[in-house]
Amino acid sequence: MSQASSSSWTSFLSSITSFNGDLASLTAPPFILSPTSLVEFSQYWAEHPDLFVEASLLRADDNAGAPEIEAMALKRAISVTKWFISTLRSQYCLRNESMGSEKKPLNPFLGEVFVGKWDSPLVGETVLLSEQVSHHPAVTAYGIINASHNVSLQGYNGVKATISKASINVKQYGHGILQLDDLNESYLYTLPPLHIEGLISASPFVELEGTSYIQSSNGFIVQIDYSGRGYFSGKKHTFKARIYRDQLSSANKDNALVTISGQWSDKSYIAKGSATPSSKTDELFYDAMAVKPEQLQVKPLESQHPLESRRAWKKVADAIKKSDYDQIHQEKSIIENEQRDLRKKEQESGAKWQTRWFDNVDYAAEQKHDPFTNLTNLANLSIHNGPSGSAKSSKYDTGEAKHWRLNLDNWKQETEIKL
Ligand code: CLR
Repeated sequence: MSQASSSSWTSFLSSITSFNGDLASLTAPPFILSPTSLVEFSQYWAEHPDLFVEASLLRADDNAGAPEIEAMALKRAISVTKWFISTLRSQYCLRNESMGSEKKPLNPFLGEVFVGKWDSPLVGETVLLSEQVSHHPAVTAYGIINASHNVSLQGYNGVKATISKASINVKQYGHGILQLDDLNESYLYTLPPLHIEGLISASPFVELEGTSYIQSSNGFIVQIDYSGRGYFSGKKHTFKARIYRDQLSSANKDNALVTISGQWSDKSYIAKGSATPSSKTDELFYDAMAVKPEQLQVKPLESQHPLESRRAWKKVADAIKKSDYDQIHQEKSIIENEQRDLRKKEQESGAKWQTRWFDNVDYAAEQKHDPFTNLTNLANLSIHNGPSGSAKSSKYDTGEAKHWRLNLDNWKQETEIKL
């Protein structure tokens, strides 16, 4: 690092000690800025379209007996776990690979969208819709649809950060739901907490921690525990996933039907039962280095709508790539002022900004049962707006219960934004 960069990093580090929890308010030195908006991160949920639809293909024969039906259901839970693990490398390691360290992404503006598709010869078209549904706090919602297999995913996420010692600690808010319509089956997943390591040496990277869950509508629950360097394996990006028949039996590790462990950024192994699988004797579960992510297809900038992320941020992104601090600032201010004017006009006219493809549903008032209500019940998770994965009757199991839900009709009626 140059002397100038190193001194700006030092002042950045001292600025974060007086940090208020809003990551957008951090003024980071230009070399730590990424030219990519957070609204793009939704694409990482389906960069392996074959794994995304795999579980929907694991169906027992029509004349199968109970044991075979049960075995297939467990296979699907394992497959969904593999899909989930396969998303983590891009979600959390991509910037380190492509830019040398974790970076501060662009903070999406309200109404910013990002759309695209994967055309895989084997599994057909998978469509991505991502929309910034809230700016304060920042929330991104997404829908991912593969119509040829009747598989869809919807979810949303936001973060809250705190600073401790030499790291930034981040709690995620939100969840996702994978739906396999041919099987009438759905899976709820929660989002793990994380922290940023490597701040002192100006080479930040994400480490996952704590626990996340995958709950199936057929009862199976997967508990995934994360740790990093210096914890139980000594390696970074480590996880252990245990699959149980239901939430009740997950109280005792010995009840695990299957255990998977290893590095989510690298290799992991799988074994029956509750013993930790070994790389020497057990079957390889997933090798994140061996399977290249499939690139999402996005329209060229000229044919994008002004609300589409890459078009909207083009000038800021160019300035970041040139490390031109004044220009970054200038171009960002143009967008920020536009947004401020829009909010002012909305306030004057009393017309609130309308989200495009997602509705904010109040589940405390909602009578109708949908996958979210059913799955949180099965997993014993709170429906309230606590950190992702908060349990029922925990201290977070109170307050509002508003969650973003995909409105597919709105997408079908969409005329301005095209794939
Ligand atoms: C967004 C939702 C994705 C998973 C994900 C991956 C990396 C996270 C990001 C989320 C939120 C913003 C984040 C980022 C890593 C670093 C960045 C926490 C959760 C913060 C804003 C940058 C801090 C600045 C340092 C790099 C100095 O599905």
